[in-house]
Amino acid sequence: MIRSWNSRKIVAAIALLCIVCLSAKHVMATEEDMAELAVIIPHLCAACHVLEDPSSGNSVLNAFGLDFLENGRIWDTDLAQLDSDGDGCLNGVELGDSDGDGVADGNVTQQAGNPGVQDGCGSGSLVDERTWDALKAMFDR
Ligand SMILES: [Ca+2]
Ligand SMILES: [Ca+2]
Repeated sequence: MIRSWNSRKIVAAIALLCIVCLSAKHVMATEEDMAELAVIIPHLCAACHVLEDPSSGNSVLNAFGLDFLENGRIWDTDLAQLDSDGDGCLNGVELGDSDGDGVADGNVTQQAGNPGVQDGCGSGSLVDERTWDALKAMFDR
């Protein structure tokens, strides 16, 4: 009987530890995800989530968040070249890191637009943006 009681305590302790670890991983993953982006102001969580202040019970991803997830939670050139929200502005341009190298473009300190919301970026067509990316890449070498 005593042995059975101790076994139940051990099982309960392991279950509690798993819950704590999973919760901690969720928070750490979010911080790691945000660290992937060179510029996070002003949209912060809303760059990837529908809500500005998502919680574990309500953390629905927007179009960019879904693409970021599908890309393995990695910010790179491929993701920078997508227009996740379909507003005519590439993700990289909206986030202020047009080539997706993890470094903000020039003197950029704020996101030009939200990559998950159709808000545009006012910098012209996609062809112009890609040309700008090619020019910028020449000077980054
Ligand atoms: Ca866009
Ligand atoms: Ca947008």
